[in-house]
Amino acid sequence: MADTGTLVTYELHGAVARIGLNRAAKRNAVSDAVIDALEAAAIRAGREARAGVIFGHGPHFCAGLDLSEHSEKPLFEAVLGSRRWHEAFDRIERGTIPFVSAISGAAVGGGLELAASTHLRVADSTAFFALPEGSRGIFVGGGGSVRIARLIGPARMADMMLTGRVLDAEDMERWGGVTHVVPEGQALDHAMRLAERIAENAQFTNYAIINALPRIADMSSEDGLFTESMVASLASMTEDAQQRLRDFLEKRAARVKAPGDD
Ligand code: 1HE
Repeated sequence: MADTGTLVTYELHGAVARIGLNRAAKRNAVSDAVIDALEAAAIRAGREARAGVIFGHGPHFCAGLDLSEHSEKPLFEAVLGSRRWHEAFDRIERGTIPFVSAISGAAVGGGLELAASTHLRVADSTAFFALPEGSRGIFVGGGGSVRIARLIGPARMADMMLTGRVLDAEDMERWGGVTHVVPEGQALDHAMRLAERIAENAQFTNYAIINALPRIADMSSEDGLFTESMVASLASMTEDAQQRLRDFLEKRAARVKAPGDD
């Protein structure tokens, strides 16, 4: 099932929804219409799939905000525009299923903010990352000051914004902004394999991972530990968990293997 010829493509591959930014001629720059289409695709994926992948058609993941639209906006519309990005990216970050981003080429400005709203980031060796807002006279507006700062730290984010430095995939991995680096051309396939694996997890556990972990990170230790106990107890009471635990005890489930073991 594929919708093509649109700003955002959507395909369901088994339990995985594959969502593609589809404005390669504009390096997948994000206009207001792209935000609407991306949000709709994320909501649809939450209903139909167990995991999602977000990628960019063509050689670049995403060149960020569509600067041609932004330059025309009056102040209050710009505020509301930024709030729309927040709503749409929240659907991804705190929706019902985990998302993996597959990054090739540019993940710049709002493109990096989009990647930061997904739960796993896979970059191939062509990927590069920058926050050129300083040189454009604007500021991050798609949730980056929260999400990117949490991923790589506010000091490194400030460095990127102040100096305009461009990071390659390996440097970004060292900084914690991506967790999987693969050879050129393999980001999408690798992201799909990870999403297929994630889709096999218990649905409730995946939901708790994406919704409880970031909230617990915002809490005091005391509140976080209390919330953890509640979530853990709820998870273990699901029929899914009980079946999976029986499967393990009755030797029907895969064991954890050491790296390199087959
Ligand atoms: C665009 C955009 C865009 C490309 N808005 N039109 N983002 C940026 O500051 C990044 C700006 N883009 C670039 O630096 C480069 O385009 C790339 C490094 C991403 C790719 O370079 P390249 O040589 O492959 O492509 P290009 O020739 O620069 O661009 C191809 C076309 O895409 C060209 O249009 P054309 O009509 O001349 O063919 C570009 O104008 C167009 N294009 N990027 C509009 N971003 C919620 S707040 C978020 C704040 C931000 O995201 S700030 C960062 C904005």
